[in-house]
Amino acid sequence: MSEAITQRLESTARQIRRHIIAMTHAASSGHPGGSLSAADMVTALFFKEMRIDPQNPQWPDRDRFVLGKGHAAPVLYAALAERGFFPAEELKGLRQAGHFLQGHPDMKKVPGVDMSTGSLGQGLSAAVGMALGLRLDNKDARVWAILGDGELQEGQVWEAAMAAAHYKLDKLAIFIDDNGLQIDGPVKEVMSSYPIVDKFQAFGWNVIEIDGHSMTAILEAIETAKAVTGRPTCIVSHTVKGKGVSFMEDQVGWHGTAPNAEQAAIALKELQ
Ligand SMILES: Cc1ncc(C[n+]2csc(CCOP(=O)(O)OP(=O)(O)O)c2C)c(N)n1
Repeated sequence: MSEAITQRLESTARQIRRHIIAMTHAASSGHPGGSLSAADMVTALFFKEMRIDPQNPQWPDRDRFVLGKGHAAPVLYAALAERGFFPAEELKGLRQAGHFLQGHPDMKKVPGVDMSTGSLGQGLSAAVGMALGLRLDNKDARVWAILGDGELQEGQVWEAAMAAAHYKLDKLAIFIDDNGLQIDGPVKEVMSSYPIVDKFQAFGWNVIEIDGHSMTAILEAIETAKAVTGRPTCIVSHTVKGKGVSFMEDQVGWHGTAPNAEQAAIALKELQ
């Protein structure tokens, strides 16, 4: 991948992170930690990889995206706004009563959202259904999803993982945002979902392990996933919750807490 493309994406990821801070601050609520950890993966997908059309969000041939960890809606909203699905000005409406950008993504209200999520564990099932449906319709569109490592505690994920391998869904690839933390503690302590690599391999998936904040590694993993036939791919991304904001990094307290004015100002400065 050319240096220029990687740098452009890194700069977009910073802009997405700034939006996450600004919008959760404006709402005085929301989930900055798990949004910041997913920003680089979301950027690579929405600004380099996925075939999507902001002018035609329902385009039948589009690639699909499912945010399994729907509480990280701010990262998805920021990407959709930057990509032109709706004006960035709307991000200020996050979580306001009646606004289309609620705390979890709503596919009926937000242009560009392919699946309503927030109840952890259901996203992969939806992604599997989409991949099967696209195959039936003879479309060559791909399905991408991002799941949390805490989300893997939901049993439904493993039923979907089994189905995806059984049906040889090679147009389906998922990222695991392996930031090690969940709502109120380390995933390892609450209920370990590890070893993630071994588990997906045992379920018949192609598995790749990367640094989820290296744009180069993310782009390479995407290319590898696309070249694999006969199996879905799981990209286990090692990430840092709160990535990019010094006082939020690896701090469980920033799972679902919004920055106040002073904290937001510091964060935005760090993200210049
Ligand atoms: C079925 C279900 N149970 C509980 C919750 C409450 N909840 C919201 S976020 C979260 C932790 C998620 O952890 P992880 O998937 O690792 O997300 P991340 O750390 O990346 O934000 C929980 C338990 C939920 N949204 N859905």
